[in-house]
Amino acid sequence: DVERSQAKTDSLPVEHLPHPKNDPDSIEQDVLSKVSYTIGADPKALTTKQTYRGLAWTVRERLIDSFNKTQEYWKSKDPKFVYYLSAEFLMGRSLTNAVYNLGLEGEYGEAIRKLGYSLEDLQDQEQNASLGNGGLGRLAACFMDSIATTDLPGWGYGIRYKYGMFKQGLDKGFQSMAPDIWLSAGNPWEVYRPELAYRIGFYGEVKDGKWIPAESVNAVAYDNPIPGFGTNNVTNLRLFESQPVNEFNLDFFNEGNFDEATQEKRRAEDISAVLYPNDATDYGRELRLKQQVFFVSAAIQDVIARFKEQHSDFNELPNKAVFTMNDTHPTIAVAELMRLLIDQEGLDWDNAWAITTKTLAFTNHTVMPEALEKWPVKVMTKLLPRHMEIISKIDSIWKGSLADRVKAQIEAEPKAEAKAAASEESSLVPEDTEAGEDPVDAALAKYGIICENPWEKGVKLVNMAFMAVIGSKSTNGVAAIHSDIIKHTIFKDFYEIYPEKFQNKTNGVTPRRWLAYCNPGLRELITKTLGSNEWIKHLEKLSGLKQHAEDKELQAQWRAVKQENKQRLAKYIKANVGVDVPTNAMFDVQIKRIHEYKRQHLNMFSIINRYLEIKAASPEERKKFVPRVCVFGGKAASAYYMAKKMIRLVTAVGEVVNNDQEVGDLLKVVFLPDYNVSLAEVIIPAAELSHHISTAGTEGSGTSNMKFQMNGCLILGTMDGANVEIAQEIGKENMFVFGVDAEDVPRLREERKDFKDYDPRWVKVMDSLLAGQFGDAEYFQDLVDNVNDMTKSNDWFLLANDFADYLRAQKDVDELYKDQDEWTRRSILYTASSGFFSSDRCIDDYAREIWEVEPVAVPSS
Ligand code: RUG
Repeated sequence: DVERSQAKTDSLPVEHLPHPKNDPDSIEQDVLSKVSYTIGADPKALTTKQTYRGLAWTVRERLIDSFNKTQEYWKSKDPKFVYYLSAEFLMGRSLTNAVYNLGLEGEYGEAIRKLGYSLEDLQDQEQNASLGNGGLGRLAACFMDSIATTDLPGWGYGIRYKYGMFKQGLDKGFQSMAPDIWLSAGNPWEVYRPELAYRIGFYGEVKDGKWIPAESVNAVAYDNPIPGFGTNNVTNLRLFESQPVNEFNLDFFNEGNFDEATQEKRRAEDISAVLYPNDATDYGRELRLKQQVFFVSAAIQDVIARFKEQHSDFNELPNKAVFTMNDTHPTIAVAELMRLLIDQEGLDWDNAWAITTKTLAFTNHTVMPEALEKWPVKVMTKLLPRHMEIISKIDSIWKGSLADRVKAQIEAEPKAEAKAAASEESSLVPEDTEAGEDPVDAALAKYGIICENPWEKGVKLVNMAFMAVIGSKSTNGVAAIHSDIIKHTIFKDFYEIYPEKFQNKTNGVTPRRWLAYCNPGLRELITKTLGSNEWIKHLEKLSGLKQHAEDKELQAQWRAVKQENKQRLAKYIKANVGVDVPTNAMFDVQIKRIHEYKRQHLNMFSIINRYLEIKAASPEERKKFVPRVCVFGGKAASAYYMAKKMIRLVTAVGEVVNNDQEVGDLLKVVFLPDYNVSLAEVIIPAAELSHHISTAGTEGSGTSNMKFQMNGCLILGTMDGANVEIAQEIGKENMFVFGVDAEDVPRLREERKDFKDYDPRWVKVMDSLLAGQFGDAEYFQDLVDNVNDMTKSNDWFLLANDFADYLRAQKDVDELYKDQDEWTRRSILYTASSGFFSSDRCIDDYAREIWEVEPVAVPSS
């Protein structure tokens, strides 16, 4: 489909094309020209939005200039590329990031001032690109920034969803949802490439080894230039839009049947319409799988097309390309790469398999079973019959080798001991093998790619994560503890068979967006203290702050920056939810997706306890309380009943507490709706305490913990995910650690007590909810049951177990806050110890230890 014919440009002065000039006057001229000729507005009567749009187009031009040079240079060098396949890229806004990464903040600042604005005024006009849910998508966005900054030849590939993550509102304290129409004002940050369209097939049948799809769409490319910081490199995030092969059926239309005339178009457009369609219906489920194969196939076809421009031997592919499958969503890549190599490029199975397993890499982000996708064989066979054939063959080869290994192991051990050995770590026989069950069958049932649905007899599923492990050269987790857990739980047998495939790559975040740009006050202070801004690209240099952590003058300036950021957030809170919050109180924050395992309700229960204690105290005793402003933000998945209740819990408690005269400024509780990247950029710099309190062993890594740390916000957390490594960096004694250890969780789940046997404060909090102290007791009944009633969920996430220790840690927080010098010393220490959590370090680890891709920096011309 790709058009590759060429115009006659040999005699044209292409080399002398004018490049944009970057002095403030030229930029100003450029903005006015864009406003007039691209936006079509009157430059003498500009609105703020028009000014933003005109300005953004000038930045776009500068990005494209460097983008073209980068791609041309890379093509001439023909290095190995990494391709980051991800269903989510949570990019947020682009303007500030692009201006700063291009190193043009001074020039742009001046040009914008002349127009009567500041960069901050204009950036607020931009919509957030919310093409992701949370941590996973934001990680992908941070990685793009670091890939560009560290000069790696690397592109991202994903879907250009027409509607991003839903917009969240509050309706009488309950979550409300509206579509995120983020493209309504156009998008200057992308370049449409209608000439780059790949055909993607669905349904149909396989005849004589050839797949004849019954339905097809075109995947059409949009390029999003991604500038690195302190480099000339600008790389690419290529997102695909689904378009119909036949736009309009004139025959149907002429018959008066308008619906059918546009049916193909609508079905095609559904594919790139929304992020994670609701999978409660068959159509929704199928649509998700369609999305996955859609962008994965388009990406691989695109890479193969470019590969073929310069190479003819496919054995070279692993030396020129590596695809990272970001979680299970892109794992159909295993079957798709095999299909393209065999059916389209004519390779035999063994050769195709050798290439595939050297070209793919897999990152796992969670142990939550609901996120480890398993597709019904029936759905897969109907939608992707050829892929299903390939998957079946991979599965039978894998099962064959697994059976041989289990048999060999059993033979090596005395038969009677086989069952006993099953509980030992080194056995391939599943631990839960029942007496009398054939151990080979047990292993195949547990670790087969195609397996039986445990909840629905006779229904077979394809375990995508297992296929990814088998079909790729490496599997990694995203924090040390998480990588360790997956080796011994969900991927136990795979680890035993292929230990060399398993790695850890602790996540990181970009210090540009998450410190330098969102916290300008701190950026300037750090640069002044260290005597240079090199830390922005070499974050480990922040360790130079350690020697100043006790300097009283620095501490005072550090506090002044925090105070300014708190005032900015207080203003935002007032403007958005109408609550006045005292800025001398501790700003205490929990912002992340709402989920039972993340335990926002545990935080809320401790807030209720605090409220009850303040109420019970005498006026004299009340003076001893450290005032707190508790800020929550996060979205609940549309079908997640309990998460929605958790949001209502925050707002209901807020309604009571915030209006209680007796409590006054001692406690405020606010829920900020529509948590997204730009809101995080306001909240994080203002936070003094942040909660990362998942049940140990449940959070893959967490990345907001790293952002808070960078901004000198103290952490109250469990020994889970990356908290463990953060504690190592800052010293565990400097973090507020509480809760059970991951290794004790399975036992504690078995040993649950009646809730009344836990801490008496827990019982009081539950009673207050059930007595209706915070409104509708009936509404909160099942939230309470969920963490107390042994016949229901059995407090799976162990809130009752951790409650008393959490309150102990909260008390430590209060005590420390009274000593502002020590608090500030720690705050400086947090920032100083955050170098390891830069996504530049993380990307460098991936590049060296998994991808085997080397930097190629574009020289200055
Ligand atoms: O829940 C995990 C986070 O712990 C992690 O920090 C982040 C990035 O690695 O990925 C999150 N995640 C996992 N988001 N979605 C999934 C499963 O689809």
